[in-house]
Amino acid sequence: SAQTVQQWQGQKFGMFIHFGLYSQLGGMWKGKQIDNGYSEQIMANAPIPLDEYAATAKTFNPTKWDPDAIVKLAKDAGMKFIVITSKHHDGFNMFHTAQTKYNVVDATPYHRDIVKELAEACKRGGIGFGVYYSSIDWHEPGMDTYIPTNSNPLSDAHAKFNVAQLRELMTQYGPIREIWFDMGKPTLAQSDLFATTVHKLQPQTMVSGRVWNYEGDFAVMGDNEVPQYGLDEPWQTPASMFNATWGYRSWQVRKDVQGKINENILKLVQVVSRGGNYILNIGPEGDGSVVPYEADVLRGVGAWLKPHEDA
Ligand code: JFZ
Repeated sequence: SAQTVQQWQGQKFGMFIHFGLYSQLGGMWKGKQIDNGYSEQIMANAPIPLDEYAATAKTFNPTKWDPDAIVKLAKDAGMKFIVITSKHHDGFNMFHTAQTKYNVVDATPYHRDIVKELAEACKRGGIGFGVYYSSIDWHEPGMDTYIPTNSNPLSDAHAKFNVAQLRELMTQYGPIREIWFDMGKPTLAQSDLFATTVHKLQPQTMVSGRVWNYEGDFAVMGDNEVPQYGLDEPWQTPASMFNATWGYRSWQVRKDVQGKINENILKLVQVVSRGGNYILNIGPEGDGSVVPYEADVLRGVGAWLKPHEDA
């Protein structure tokens, strides 16, 4: 509805969080830096045999994960919502899904629902909450192939699995501002099914364009892409702090905080002045802690924004 779109567009700046089993690996595998792609996709890039990758769940115990502190950091940055990876291409679920035991509650010593804890913290903090959901799934049998870019068309079983998970996300985690699909190659009927499933349960949820087949409510620019002009339809630019990765990378070079602050202020102003949404990513470490450099960048953007906020 127009009201929904207006509300969504009113929250112009948000936080993206890429957090999962890959965060523990930090872009390293067997002592080697895996630098041929995003670190959240290390399973496909190293590559890591599925059973060895799945075994890393046994040591995933993010005791430093502090959702209230993350919400405060987002608010200090001037952000109005947070979107977290509920399931990335690796197929590991950061929420307590009943569709598979391959999830943070059943398969790790942490035993708590990361997505739920953050949703509740966002509610307490009065900011919006959304989820990233990948149908590309390198764990479930018969789902997408191993290679991130060659995702197969979805089988009916795959689509059914997705719908069951979408129903869980849309009914057990409170109000969802947006669902950030990252689909393989759904058919038009499947894209329509996913979008309809979401809207039937929460009509106000904005569905991202990466549900494909023009079934989305907002367009998603390429990573870090700032269009040269405004668009007629609602749109969003996803931005990582480092072009090379969204997930935590232990050996990532992090320098020139002020330069990174300035770069993001400029992109934020360009996007917002053209009517878009800007969602800036953090990649927490495997223990759940926020990388100090990334926190400093967000606080620097917030310090600039605050005086301008009512502008
Ligand atoms: C996807 C993921 O593959 C990636 O790991 C990360 O989560 C990112 C935010 O989203 O990467 C994409 C997907 C689509 C485009 C670019 C990067 N695109 O359409 O330009």
